[in-house]
Amino acid sequence: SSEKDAALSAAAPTADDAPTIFDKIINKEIPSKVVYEDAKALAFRDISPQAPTHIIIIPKVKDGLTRLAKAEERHIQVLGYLMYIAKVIAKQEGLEDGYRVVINDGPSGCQSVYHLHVHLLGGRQMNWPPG
Ligand code: D5M
Repeated sequence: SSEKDAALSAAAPTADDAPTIFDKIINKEIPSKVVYEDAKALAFRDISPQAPTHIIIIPKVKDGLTRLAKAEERHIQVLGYLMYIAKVIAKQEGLEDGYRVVINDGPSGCQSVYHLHVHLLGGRQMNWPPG
């Protein structure tokens, strides 16, 4: 029925909310090297590290936050939380001399996974400007 169709399309994820590989990591369907986990966030080592320490920090619940450009007021708390967790992990990793925190947004920002994430990079001298 058209009622059923409407209910189904309401339940179906939009293109923006389509699952990514990070959902599989959250659900432990594929392995990852987890360095931090709590109820709200998960952090794991990047599969293609760009520095001796390269960690990806993600919210467990995406809530439409495919990319920073999609941020709404309701995301302010989780965005701040990810920054705080970046600092916690940096300390855990012994990055006492400093580190870099990066969010790539969209095609020009070189984003490849559309589940908002923070990169934590350290363990070497970072350069500016970045590539
Ligand atoms: O960064 C996406 C990052 O996610 C990129 O640096 C590789 C990393 N990545 C992709 N797949 C995996 C798995 N399976 N494990 C660990 N790390 C992964 P972006 O900012 O979107 O370019």
